[in-house]
Amino acid sequence: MRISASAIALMMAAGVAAAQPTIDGSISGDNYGNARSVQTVQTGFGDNFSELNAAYARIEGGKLYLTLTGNIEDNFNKIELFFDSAAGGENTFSGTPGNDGSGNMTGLTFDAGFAADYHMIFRRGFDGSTDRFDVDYAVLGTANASSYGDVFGGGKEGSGTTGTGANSQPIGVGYDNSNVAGVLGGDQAADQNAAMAVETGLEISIDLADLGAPAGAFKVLAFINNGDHNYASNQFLGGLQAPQGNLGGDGFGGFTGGMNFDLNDFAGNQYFTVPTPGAVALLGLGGLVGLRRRR
Ligand SMILES: [Ca+2]
Ligand SMILES: [Ca+2]
Ligand SMILES: [Ca+2]
Repeated sequence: MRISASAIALMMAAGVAAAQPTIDGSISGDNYGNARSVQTVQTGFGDNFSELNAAYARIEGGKLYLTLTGNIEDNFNKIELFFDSAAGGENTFSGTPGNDGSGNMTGLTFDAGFAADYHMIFRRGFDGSTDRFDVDYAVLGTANASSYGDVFGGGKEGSGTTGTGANSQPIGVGYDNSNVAGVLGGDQAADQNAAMAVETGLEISIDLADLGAPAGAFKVLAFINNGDHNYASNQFLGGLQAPQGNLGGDGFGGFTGGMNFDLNDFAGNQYFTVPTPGAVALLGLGGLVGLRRRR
């Protein structure tokens, strides 16, 4: 059988026409494809309370769609999200702008080859009068940061959008806390099949312009931290090597009031890569060319 030019055109058109993900805290129906990173260690921050099972990403219509499956406890623990998506950046966290108390991480050193440009923070809980889910966005090394409180309008779960500020376009945010599977509690190797089976957690959409308009592949680091940005869990994507307990503030599970460990001291890359749509398209075309050659 020969694949006709029109059939290829149809397949390409179908690819282009793929609907954008729905920002609802679930990868279901969103065509994210394979995980970009899968958890390697059980969680030291509470099974089904704070765990990162896997990361999924798509770029569509000038936006990054990113989902971290798992849970974030409703006690204002943080999901820290760092992007190395522009020239320059910080291999050691400067603590500027220091929004939401993030200056406590001053001195945190990322793996070689990762220089963070943008930082986002996600947290949720009951503040004494309302349930809320908050989002921060910051351009590292500048005074530009914005904090968006209660983006779900009185809920710890749901979907909504931020306003604009340091970010030029609203950021879409969805959170679904229904995961009760995935990795277990502990410090041993994670069950990666269980981690990959989880479909719910934090889902965002962010305009590529607010990530420095990366023209090529870029890098992302996600991890779970405590409420004061000074006691890291063992839930990192890219993952840590098991067995591994919580890193705390000093990398050994100790509390120091700050956080200044060096991720080069931990095996593997504590980041994952998001390819550009161009790279994905080329991969697809390569597959088609291969198919034609074989026939
Ligand atoms: Ca979704
Ligand atoms: Ca779990
Ligand atoms: Ca490392």
